[in-house]
Amino acid sequence: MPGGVNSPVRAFRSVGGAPFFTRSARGATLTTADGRELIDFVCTWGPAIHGHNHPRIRAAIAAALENGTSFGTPNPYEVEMAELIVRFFPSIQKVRLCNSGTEATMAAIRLARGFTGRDKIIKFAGCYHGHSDSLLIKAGSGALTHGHPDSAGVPAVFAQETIVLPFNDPGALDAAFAANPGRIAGVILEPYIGNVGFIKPDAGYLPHVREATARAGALLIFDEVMTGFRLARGGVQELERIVPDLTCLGKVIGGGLPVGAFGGRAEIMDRLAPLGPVYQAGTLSGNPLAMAAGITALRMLDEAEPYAQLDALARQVCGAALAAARAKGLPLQAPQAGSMFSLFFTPTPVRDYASALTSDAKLFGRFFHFCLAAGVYLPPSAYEAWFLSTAHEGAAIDRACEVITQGIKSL
Ligand code: KE4
Repeated sequence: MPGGVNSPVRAFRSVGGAPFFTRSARGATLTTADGRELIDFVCTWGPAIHGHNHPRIRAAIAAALENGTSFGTPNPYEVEMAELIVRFFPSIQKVRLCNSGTEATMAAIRLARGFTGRDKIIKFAGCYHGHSDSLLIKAGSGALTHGHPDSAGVPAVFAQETIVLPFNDPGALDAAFAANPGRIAGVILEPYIGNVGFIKPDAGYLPHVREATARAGALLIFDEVMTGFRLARGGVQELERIVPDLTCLGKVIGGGLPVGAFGGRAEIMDRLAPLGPVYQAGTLSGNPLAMAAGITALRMLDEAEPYAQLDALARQVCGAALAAARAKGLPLQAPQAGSMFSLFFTPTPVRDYASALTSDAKLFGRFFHFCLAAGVYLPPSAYEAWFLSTAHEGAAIDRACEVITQGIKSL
């Protein structure tokens, strides 16, 4: 396996050292192949909002397994998943299920192009929307972690159709629309960014993006693969009361199994095959085991909203880190919303890709390894959001705060 991994960010390239191998996971902890227990702040990059290997999700998968693993036909599980998504995301009248966030965003921009008859897409520096050609341009996450935010193998003609703008810069967006009248099919963004580390929009920015896209006849695509059901059941669009034209989902909706989804107004979604001319497909889309896991994860969020609890846990971690940094006179930013947050070792408030890059990635690497050695696993990159789960409550969060405090003091 190239680099020993099946996804680059797992390789520890930016923090150094060699990654551990996980044998099992339960609640807030991973157990490594050599028997170490680690308190996990990656949560398999977001899905494990209820903690790893939750007994109810495990039981739902086992029950579905009795009926088989894949049918390749419509099935009741996918209907229930679609109904749950439509219920919690009023902007989604119709939804198409797929197998990853990459598929969801790739299809959403194809749909925006098919619906508007236009070719150009606007994205924002540092936002990561998966690895499809049109979106792997000035991308975040692993693409940024490895210091090449573009990718080899993306034809120049594809890149020309993607305009990359700075986030939190209304003027840059207006200028891009003015310079490309009638040519922009859609604007895709992480409404709260998780792939440059965690970055929130300035007040008024999201409403500006909404108005500018509506005025220009371009579709507004919220990539809520990370934030959907994690920051609120209805994602950032519920928190910020913005109605996008299309929404992409993933991670939490799969309950730990491979699921992606994209949806929006019926007039847009009905352009999708088999009804319309925009093609999109998937052998395992709506897979019954993945649906059973995701349905259970969403039902648990419906029975008891954990968001206040998750926000309090994240504030506890950020508070401990900021207090330790202040005591040491070490510049630190700790932006947070709900169970998403990150630590930037910089005096500069981080509000976009450029300011995120002022963060001391080398210092983060030393901090990462101090915490790992003490049994706390952080995202292996200075440019990723941290995640936590309801299972972090109690001993895990207290222990983690202790280690993080000591880790900052050790720098
Ligand atoms: P996947 O294709 O990895 O399921 O989803 C792509 C994607 C799309 N949109 C957003 C906002 C995302 O955060 C992601 C994937 N997130 C990364 C973590 N930063 C996945 C981790 C990895 O690449 O291994």
